[in-house]
Amino acid sequence: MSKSEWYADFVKLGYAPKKDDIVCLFRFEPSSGIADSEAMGRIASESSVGTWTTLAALPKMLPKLKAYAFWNDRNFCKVAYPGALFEPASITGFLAGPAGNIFGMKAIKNLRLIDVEFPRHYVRQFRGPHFGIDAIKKIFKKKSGPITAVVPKPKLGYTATEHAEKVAYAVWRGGIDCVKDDENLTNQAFNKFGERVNRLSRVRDRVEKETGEVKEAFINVTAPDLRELEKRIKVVHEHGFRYFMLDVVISGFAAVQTASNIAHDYEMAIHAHRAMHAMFTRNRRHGMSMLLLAKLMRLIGVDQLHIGTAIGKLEGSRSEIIATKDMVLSREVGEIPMSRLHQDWNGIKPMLPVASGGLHPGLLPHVFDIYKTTDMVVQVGGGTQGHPMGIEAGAKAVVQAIEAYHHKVNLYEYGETHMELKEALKKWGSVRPR
Ligand code: CAP
Ligand code: MG
Repeated sequence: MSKSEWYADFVKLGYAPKKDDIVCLFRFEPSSGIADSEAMGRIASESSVGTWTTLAALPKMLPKLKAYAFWNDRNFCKVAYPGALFEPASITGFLAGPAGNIFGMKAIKNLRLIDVEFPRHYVRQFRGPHFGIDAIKKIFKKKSGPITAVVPKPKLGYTATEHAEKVAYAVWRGGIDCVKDDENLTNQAFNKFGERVNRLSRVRDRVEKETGEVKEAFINVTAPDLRELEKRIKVVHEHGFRYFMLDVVISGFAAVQTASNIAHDYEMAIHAHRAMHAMFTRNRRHGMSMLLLAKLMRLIGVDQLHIGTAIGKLEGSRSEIIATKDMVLSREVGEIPMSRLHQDWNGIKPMLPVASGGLHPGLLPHVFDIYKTTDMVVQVGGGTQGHPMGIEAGAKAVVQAIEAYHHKVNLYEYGETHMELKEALKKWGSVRPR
């Protein structure tokens, strides 16, 4: 390390984090010619108060704000950040440091922010989900999960009228709890947001009257700016829906905090779609883990978040999905040094995991076995509307597969007395789409 560099001041192996420190677990790969300690110094320095060179003058406050790399095991290190470094109750204010410039440093070839342990005083600054796991009972009046959802497919193309009266009506009549907008359906000319909300509310009222069941929709309020976002949430609320959906990564953390505050005001639940996450979660050597993204979303306060299926069409390892599921549901698990840190949630409600992507009735028992619970949301889009007997039959087949699981009956056996399930199994069996 050259005399003019300052990084070594930010490595203090054996330092014991203070009560209010935030601890980040990183996996790092130094570029050639850079020693591990030099890499760790850069990570801690550039994500807290440092820069590349020594400085002529330093503020008095500085010693209280320096982060220290204090633990290292091969390519893994932990960095402790003083709580005072960050603006209170602001995930954007937090991420600008540990998820900021350090990911672009030449001296570090790959860097992954795996997990963060937030101390009590920090967690207390957030409200978390308004409903979370309680949505099953409080909104759907169900003793246990899953909450079922179907996305009209093809993703786009239906008019607001067709979306509501053709697809949503059949899906709800078939026994599904929610009709979910696709992640790229917002306010297109052929399916205007306001008209979709209006028509869905009318069809919902009709089906609730016909069936006596609670019917909900995850209507996508993702908007070009926060003022429009607020307006769209208000429209959904005024039409009597208890949920709205937000593309949380695309919208950004400030939008999620805004939406969560509004959801608490309106006593609504947020269905969080994670489209765009794979740009930075998928490569295990760089970016941020899905587990950490889910932790941030629970802290801010979304009620349910897509976290993967392990057997559907989208990537996500079984181990990471199980770890994320355990974390969002607060299935207390000990820290596993290389893959996750402990987290005391201090009363923040558990968040519901969402399994979606390439699912069909033949796969649902496997999903519940992987999740080891049915307290979750399952979304089956193509796997409902691709049913040979039509949309309503596809919805019934999903419901029947869940019934079979609850009764601990083999799907094929249950299919013998439930034609819609039998036809779904004939078409898809237990195929795992890629
Ligand atoms: C699933 C889906 C969801 C994905 C998102 C889609 O449709 O609507 O957006 O599940 O991925 O557009 O692919 P299908 P993830 O049910 O027809 O596959 O849940 O992994 O975030
Ligand atoms: Mg989708």
